[in-house]
Amino acid sequence: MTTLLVHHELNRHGRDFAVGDIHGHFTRLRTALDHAGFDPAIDRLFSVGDLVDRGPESEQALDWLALPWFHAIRGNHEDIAIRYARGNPVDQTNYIANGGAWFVTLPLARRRIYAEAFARLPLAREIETPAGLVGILHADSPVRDWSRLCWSLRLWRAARDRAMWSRARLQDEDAGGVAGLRALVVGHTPVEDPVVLGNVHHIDTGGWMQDGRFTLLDLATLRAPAMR
Ligand SMILES: [Mn+2]
Repeated sequence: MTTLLVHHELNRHGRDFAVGDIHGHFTRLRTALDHAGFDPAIDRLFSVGDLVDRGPESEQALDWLALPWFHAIRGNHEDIAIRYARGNPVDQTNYIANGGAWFVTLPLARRRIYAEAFARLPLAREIETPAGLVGILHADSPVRDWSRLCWSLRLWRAARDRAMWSRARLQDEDAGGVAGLRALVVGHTPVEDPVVLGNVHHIDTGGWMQDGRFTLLDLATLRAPAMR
């Protein structure tokens, strides 16, 4: 069974960044990393998932997933791709409308290779920083206490769905936060500027959108260099 939560030790030599949904815009991401002075020899980049669909470079996802400094989790778009490749029911019209045409038209064997890579992605990561533990999920935390996350994800489909699909915390402006973490970082719902509710940082500033930008959140400072 796939590991649902991966732990990362403190980065003693470089910086750690988190980035929101990428959606097939790896060239733009590369530009943002260059602007931030990202050093692949010592720095690490944590992706909240949704590497694919919508943008023109979804097929590069496999190359990025192979990079030793790039650590992604599974977003709802990877979740759909896995389901589709396994022959589970997916509303194909809706999938294409949400940017999945590249995947639907891939040869079957290629589709399986992508789905296998996506299925190996954990649903959550946690990273040690000098100021405490930072968690990463795609959409939202299904638990109020991080120590319960693993069990919850393992036992409940609803918890996995909430982790990958929910917009409830932002919609409800729920500032309750998640105990057991210094900060939780999520993407999934586009925001004009990063939104912090309690200790939950919403960082999908639409780097994949026409008027958006990639936010690279420094996990040690919980700040992002301004890049407009
Ligand atoms: Mn998403």
